[in-house]
Amino acid sequence: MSDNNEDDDLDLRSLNDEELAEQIGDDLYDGLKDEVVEGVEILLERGWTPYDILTKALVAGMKIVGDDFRDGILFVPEVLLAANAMKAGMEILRPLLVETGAPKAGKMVIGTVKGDIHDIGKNIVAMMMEGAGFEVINLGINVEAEQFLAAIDEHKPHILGMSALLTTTMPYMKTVIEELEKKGIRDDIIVLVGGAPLNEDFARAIQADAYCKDAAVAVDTAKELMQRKHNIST
Ligand code: B1M
Repeated sequence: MSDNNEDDDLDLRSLNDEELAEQIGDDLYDGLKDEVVEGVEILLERGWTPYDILTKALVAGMKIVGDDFRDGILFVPEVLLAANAMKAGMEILRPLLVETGAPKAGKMVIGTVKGDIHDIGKNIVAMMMEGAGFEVINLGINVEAEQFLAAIDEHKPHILGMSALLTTTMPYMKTVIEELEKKGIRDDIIVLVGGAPLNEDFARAIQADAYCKDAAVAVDTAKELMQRKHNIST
């Protein structure tokens, strides 16, 4: 996006908050990891909340990357660089988002389903859930049904969260839910699903408990269902 030389020696501190948030989005687009990190640190110094930095600078920047990827303006290598810059920014925010005095609200196992390696959104959900007081076991990407089942067996979570970003991988969520049914444990666990190509109809069709359009909705839905199903409120 910003390919002129002026930006090379741009003093991020000379920008006002709004300009800086936008510049972080531009730097993320250009895969400039160090600049993204610096911008995030400056906004923190200026008193921005980690959540606002995440949503108004990083996620907003990633949205433009997504649109241009879709439209054939950006390609996989550039998107990978942008994703790395996004992750570097998220790493600074992670400890701040998860540090909370809240009592344990419940336990969640989460992963991106088999065949899918997109993990930015899933990691944001994991961070926000931790920040809301949930214990989160993050299984990573490309997670097979057997791995989900083994983790459920080991950790006995209240919630299973699954993420998919591809239309070709979202049906695998149904496979996982069928495996839970076969084991006779489907009704013991709350199943939340999310990812850009999903919607409520899909979640209903695969008999998940809820579709979560973003991380904030995931937290609210998890709390609501924990209250309804387990009578645990935080
Ligand atoms: Co990919 N990719 N990608 N990609 N990629 C998409 C998803 C795509 C929509 C781009 C496009 O064409 N417009 C498209 C999918 C098309 C489709 O299926 N209909 C696509 C494609 C085609 C591909 C490849 C096939 C490209 C190729 O190789 N030719 C390939 C597939 C690899 C694979 O998985 N097997 C591929 C690869 C990649 C990269 C590796 C380069 C990189 C991923 C890096 C990484 O994640 N570590 C990448 C990226 C970055 C994207 C886009 C640009 C951005 C995704 C993202 O991080 N968004 C994406 C475009 C888009 O989504 N518009 C695209 C930001 C993130 C904050 O949002 O993930 O939606 P999101 O998460 C949100 C909510 O969805 C929700 O909360 C999150 C936070 O608010 N949520 C949950 C997500 N998971 C949840 C789980 C929950 C609850 C809520 O559980 C309870």
